[in-house]
Amino acid sequence: SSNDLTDIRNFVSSNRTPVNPEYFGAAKGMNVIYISMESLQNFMIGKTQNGQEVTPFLNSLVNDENTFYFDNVFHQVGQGKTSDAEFMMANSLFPLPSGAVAMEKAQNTYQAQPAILSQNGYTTASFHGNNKTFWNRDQLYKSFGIDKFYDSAYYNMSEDDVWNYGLKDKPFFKESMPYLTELKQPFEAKFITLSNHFPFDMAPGDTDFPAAETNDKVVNGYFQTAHYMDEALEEFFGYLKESGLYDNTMIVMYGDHYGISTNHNRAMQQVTGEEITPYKNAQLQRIPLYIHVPGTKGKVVHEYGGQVDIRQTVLHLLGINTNDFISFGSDLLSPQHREIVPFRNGDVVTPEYTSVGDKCYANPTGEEVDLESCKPFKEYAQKMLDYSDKLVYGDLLRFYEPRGFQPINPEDYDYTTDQT
Ligand code: GP9
Ligand code: MN
Repeated sequence: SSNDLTDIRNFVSSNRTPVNPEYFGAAKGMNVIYISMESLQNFMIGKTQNGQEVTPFLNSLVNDENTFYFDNVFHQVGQGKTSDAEFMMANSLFPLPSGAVAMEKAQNTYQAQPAILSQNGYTTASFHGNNKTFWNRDQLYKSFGIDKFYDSAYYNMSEDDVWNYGLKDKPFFKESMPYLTELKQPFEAKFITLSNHFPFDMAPGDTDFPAAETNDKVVNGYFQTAHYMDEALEEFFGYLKESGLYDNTMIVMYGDHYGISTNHNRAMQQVTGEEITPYKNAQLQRIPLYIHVPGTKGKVVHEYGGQVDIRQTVLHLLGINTNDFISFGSDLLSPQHREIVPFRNGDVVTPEYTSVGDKCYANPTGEEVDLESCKPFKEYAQKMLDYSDKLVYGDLLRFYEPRGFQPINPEDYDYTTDQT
């Protein structure tokens, strides 16, 4: 109801964090590329196997002079996995407690980032080497106001180039370049990688990187598929440099969700050298986040945050004021960034404490402590999730008109293939 909307608006505006004047507008007018790094968890950054780095390219970006690398950012997805992460990038709302929001609520009214950017002069596009109907994206993207959707119909899906969930990452980036360079600038383009997907196996001959040496095939293969994705990312950066796009494009790369579930705790104990307790498992939900901004001095950022925070961070770097939009996230570069990270299942991580189920742990020892220590932020996190759920289930943005924002009409978008 509109009463609910008023409560939500009050909650969101009383929790607003100020922008950081040092970075606001640092990427003004630039293109934006998002890369969804399939299943990549942060523990893989810096990891080695037989003395070789698993992700040498991503490791090199940690200290790149124009890159912000965030080492305490967590995924917040539910059952919608990749699509839940996309939903957070676009809306700074939480996905749903059960089911995929892309399946359940694609027809809602949204005031999504592609629509916002499009009304700031941007062309918006998404690239994905699988069918456009996967995760109901062809519906969802219309509600987000995404102009162009390059799905498998635009790629050479030859047997050699396809494995597991779709087009392999290397041909995916390579074949995307002609489409990308044709987009009218400035653009926002999203790339959804697929090769590092469960069960993490590879076509024979696609890798000579050593597998991990546990008794668990899934964990062992993860090292190889992650290495392949890392190589593909490096190639993509090469293409961007060759095309000249690199110098006026902000690149946002994020792990979409965990790759290794708790079914593999025993092998993960071998990989991390520690028993995977519920506390440790929560810590393992970190995903890598990189934001590369040409001409801006980057740094390693240790703020605790989640995927819901990324939209605020990116829009502020682009110099776009977000006060009129309903966002649950808080700019990771804000001097007052809020370090409370709700997981979609209600667990919560802060710099000091970790709440898992009905237990409270102190960081970094994982020692169990009195519930009172977790209570204040656990309640706050629950409130955030509840308000977000109320908004999404009730489709409440249809009653809200951000100043200067033109409502999106999904019927204005058409992803039927005009190529081939
Ligand atoms: C397929 C890709 C994988 O389109 O998004 O989906 P996931 O299983 O990771 O959600
Ligand atoms: Mn995924």
